[in-house]
Order: sequence, then structure tokens, then C-alpha cells
Amino acid sequence: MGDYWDERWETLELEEMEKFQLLRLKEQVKWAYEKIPFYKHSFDAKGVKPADLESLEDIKNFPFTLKTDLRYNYPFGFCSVSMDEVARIHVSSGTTGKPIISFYTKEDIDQWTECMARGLWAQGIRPNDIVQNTYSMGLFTGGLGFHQGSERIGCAVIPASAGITERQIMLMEDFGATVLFSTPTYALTIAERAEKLGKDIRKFPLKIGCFGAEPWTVSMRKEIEQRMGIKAHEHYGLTELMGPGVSFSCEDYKLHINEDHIYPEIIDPVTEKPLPLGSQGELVLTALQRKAMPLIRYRTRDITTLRREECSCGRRLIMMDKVLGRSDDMLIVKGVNIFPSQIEDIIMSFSDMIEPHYLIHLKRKGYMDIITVDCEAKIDLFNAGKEKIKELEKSISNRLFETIGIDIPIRIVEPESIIRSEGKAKRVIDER
Ligand code: DLL
Repeated sequence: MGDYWDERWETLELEEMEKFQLLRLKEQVKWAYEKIPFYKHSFDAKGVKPADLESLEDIKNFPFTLKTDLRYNYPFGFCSVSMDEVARIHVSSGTTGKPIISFYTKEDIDQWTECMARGLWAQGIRPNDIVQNTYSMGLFTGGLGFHQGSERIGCAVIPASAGITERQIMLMEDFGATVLFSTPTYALTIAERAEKLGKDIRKFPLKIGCFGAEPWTVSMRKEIEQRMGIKAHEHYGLTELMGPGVSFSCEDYKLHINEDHIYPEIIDPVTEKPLPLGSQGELVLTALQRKAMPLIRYRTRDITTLRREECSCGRRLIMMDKVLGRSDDMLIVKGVNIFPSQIEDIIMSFSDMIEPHYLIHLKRKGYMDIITVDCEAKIDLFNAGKEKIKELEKSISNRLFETIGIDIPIRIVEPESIIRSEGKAKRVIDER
């Protein structure tokens, strides 16, 4: 197996990959059209038939699938097999309206497991590893997705699930966990609690972290690596397209998409027109091998860029940039588009004085948008007094102005006053 879990697929020549993708796309559009009334209606309304798909380019003529389409067809509208064949149902973590459902046959779970194992293997995880899985174990796809993948590799898995941070640290220390699965923000929560308990995680056997489920910047990755003494890897995915396992970072931190399972496109989120490789836009995904829930051109709302470049890891799988954020998380303040991750990037450059925890507040005064960002002082800064704090608030704010172009006042708050996350962090309070 060497460096690859599945060398054939991970290093397949582009021409071969595209042949395979076309074959699978043809099957999937046909399956979706025949089995799911939503697709019959939406294809008919757009005047396309499965037989019209003759080349990969032709997928661009097919209609998109939106999150709202999944909601309107809740609960069984997107399930294409009978319940006898359904082996599992996952539900997304969304907080408004009906949840998003994902159906799996036994084979779907097997393929998902393979996608996970492939990514974990690329990140250096091997059968002798002891992995602590703090992704929530239940309806959320993170818990079971990572569980299955690491079990398939043959690791010793601790299915800790989320929360009870002191117990996490105890388990990590007592069992000598070598790998941690968590959201990036929960990793920071664990690191901070360990420091409070007088334990140095850098001296634990922990060597790899597999993080995902929320946007995080390269500076945040470096902060985690430094505080935990590990290599911080990444996984990207979404419930609708099976869960984690859509893409994974390789040894060179490049995110490779499992494109033999998922066909990616980038579109302009406003005009909905396809964009060429190298352009930033919304990621649109089509499942290539799923049986229980085919999804055609699903609009993820995630903003990224696709790249087909040579990678030092040797994989030929297409690459995507780190997700900048979701188009629906984009803040429009005083007419300027901002992603929380852009603010994070700047805050993190002051990490010698402030903690990597922040909260963005938005209010409206008359017609004016008011934005402020709370950042948490490190204890030394807090003890250094008001003058020093004011000075730093000004410096961060100036840096934000230089980069983003609007005035963003910073409020430095007391240590430990920003709520800590055990899963996906809430970064924005929008009261407009
Ligand atoms: O978060 C699946 C997952 C679990 C991925 C564990 C990675 C690790 P959902 O709850 O359906 O599924 O949320 C999916 O989370 O559309 C992105 O907006 C965001 N997201 C997931 N991974 C990343 C990442 C899981 N690495 C939504 N970077 C997606 C940025 C991410 N955003």
C-alpha cells in the first residue's frame, strides 16, 4: 500500500479519470431521473434528458439541486431505494427549518468508509495508531465517518464523541492517543484546558490531528500545530454528499477531492455560470457512485477554487483551496463583502497577545451597519493594563482597515470570556 491507500484511483491519469467520471455521470443522471420525482420534474422543466449527457461538459446543461429542494422533499423525497435497502440515515446539524437528510445503502457506507480511509492514510495514519475521535457520535456524519475510516485502516479507535473536555485529556494521556479527530475550534478548547491543568500536550504521544467541519485559516492551523505539537490535517465534506470524505489534505496540506466519487464544478454564485479552473466561486458537487441518494449538481454554498496542478504527494486527484466560507455566511457590511475567515487571519497574526477565540457582532443604527469584533486577551496582556490593551485594539483595527477597507473596531475582552466550542464554533452574532 505504501504512500497510498488506493494507488490506482489516487494517481489515475486524467484521461482515464474523465472516462470513468463520464460513465458514472451517465448512470447517475439516469438513476436520479427514473427514481426521484424531483429530478424528473426539474430535468423536464429544463428540457434535458439523461441521454443528452454525452460528454462531461454536458453536465452544465442539467439543473442544480439546492438545499431548499432537499428541505421541500423531506423526509423521503431524495431516497431512491426502498427502506429494505437503506442501511443508515444521517441528519445535518442545521438549526433552522427541516433538517437535511442523507440516506445510505450498505455499499454507500462502504464507499464512504473507503473515502475516509484514503484521506486518513494520506495523512500518515496507520494500523498501529491510537485515535481519539471527538466528533459528535450520532446523527452528525463526523463521528461515524471518521470512526469507520480509522477502523478500516485497523487503528485502535476511542469513540470519545464531543464534550467533557477534561475526560478527553485524561483518555488522551492514559491511552497515549497518537491521533485526534475534532473540529479545529474544539482542538483549541482541548489545548487550552490541558494548559490550565498543567499538562503539556506537546509531550503526549499525539502526532496528527484531523480537523474539519468548519472554516479555519492557515494561521489557525499553525497555532494548533504549535500548541499541540502535531501536524494539523484537514477534511472537508457535507452531510448531503455522504459527510466528511469529499476531500482531504495530503502531506503537503493540499486538499484533494475524491473525484472518482464526487464530480466537482465551480460556478459564479450570482450568475450561476460555470467558472474555469483557478477561479474562485461556489463549489457544486455531483455524487458519482451513490445508490440511495443520488445528488446532481448540488450547490454547496461553499466558496473555494479548483486547481488541477501537479502535487508533490503524487496524487492526481483534483485540488480545492481551503474553503473561505459559505456564501450564506458572507457578511455584507457597509457594502463590503467579508468572510469571518478574513478577519480570523488578521486576528491570528496577533496571537502572541490574544487568544485564538473571537466573536463578530453586527448591529444596525439607522441605515448604518455597525461591526465590532471581540478578541480575548492573553493573561499577560490583560495584566499589562488598559493603556496596552487600547494600543493593541488600535493596531488590530488598523490592520483590518488596511486589508478589508472598512473600520472594524476591536474590543479586547477578559481571558476566558468568549464561549468555547465543542463542535462547530459560532463566530457571528448578527442583530441587524
Ligand atoms: O461538517 C461533515 C464533516 C465532518 C466534514 C467532519 C469534515 C469533518 P455538515 O454538518 O453537513 O457536515 O456541514 C457541512 O460544513 O458545507 C462547509 O460549509 C462546512 N465544512 C465542512 N468541512 C469544512 C472544512 C460536516 N474543512 C458544511 N473547511 C460544509 C471549511 C467546512 N468548511
